[in-house]
Amino acid sequence: MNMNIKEWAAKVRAGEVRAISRAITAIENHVPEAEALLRELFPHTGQAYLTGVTGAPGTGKSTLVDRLAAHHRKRQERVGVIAVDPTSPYSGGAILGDRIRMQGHAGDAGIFIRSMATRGFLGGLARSTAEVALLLDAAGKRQLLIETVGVGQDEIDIVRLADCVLVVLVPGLGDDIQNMKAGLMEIGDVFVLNKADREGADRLEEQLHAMLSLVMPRDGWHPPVIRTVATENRGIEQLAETVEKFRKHFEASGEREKKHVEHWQNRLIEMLESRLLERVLGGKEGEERLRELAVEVSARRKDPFTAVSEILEKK
Ligand SMILES: Nc1nc2c(ncn2[C@@H]2O[C@H](COP(=O)(O)OP(=O)(O)O)[C@@H](O)[C@H]2O)c(=O)[nH]1
Ligand SMILES: [Mg+2]
Repeated sequence: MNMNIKEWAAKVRAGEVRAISRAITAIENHVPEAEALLRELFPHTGQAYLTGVTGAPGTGKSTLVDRLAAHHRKRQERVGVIAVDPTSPYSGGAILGDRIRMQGHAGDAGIFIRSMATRGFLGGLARSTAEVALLLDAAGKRQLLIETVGVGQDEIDIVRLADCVLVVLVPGLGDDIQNMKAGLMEIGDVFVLNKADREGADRLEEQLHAMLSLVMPRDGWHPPVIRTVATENRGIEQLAETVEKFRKHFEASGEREKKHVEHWQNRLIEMLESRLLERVLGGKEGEERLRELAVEVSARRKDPFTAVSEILEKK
């Protein structure tokens, strides 16, 4: 099928599932058409609200996303879910599970779910995720939920894309707060104390508040702690309201514009890095060349500075 870019973009904007799926595949494979398509779509983006959900495996992120998505659907809002956690098939979640099936059969464009797990050679996961978010934004999804496992830098880069970052914690993981990466603490706009039905919820909440009191509030926002029991749909309403409050806070305070400029400054740097890397190392040859040089450097036959110069000079 040889669709031109304009036609393809129109189909994406109309929410056609097949056109969107094809576009995501193109983005993941970094094919040139993806960029052309996103250029065409970009003027139609900027309407979606991105909520990033991160936390250790098993804390209930998928269940929470599932419930939040249902909450938005009840309000007739179109939802996009991007699961960057490869262990999140959304098969157990009854609601989204049904939606996926509905999507296949009835072409329900109200919700779109996609897992992304490809970790490319050039670490393009954050870039791909950001581009898929733009795509779903152009496709009219007003609420975008991005789930990641909050461990590595890659994941932190991804959630930083979000307008609002939810950090999910659960009681009973021992001294997990102490083990929590400082970076994660800093990026959280709202802390979700999930599995609040379990023992130790009060203590965890106390610990969290104590720790949060040491974090400088950003632009007058003190990250709140919201208790939820995702499996029983408890606290979901309040969580959604808190996200909405956060959104309004930034819109009202005029910080939104500043945040967006900062966001795009980071994005432009990331895109530059990614494009430059692709230019000098792109393709199979580049990958092999890098590997060869790494062997040389590791064996002390060549210094890394010379190796980098050689790559840049394409020797
Ligand atoms: N007791 C309890 N279990 C929960 C709660 N939320 C999720 N779970 C369960 O925790 C497990 C992991 O949930 P999942 O959403 O897959 O976690 P994820 O790895 O963070 O995405 C599943 O068995 C859920 O049913 C909760 O609030 N209370
Ligand atoms: Mg999950």
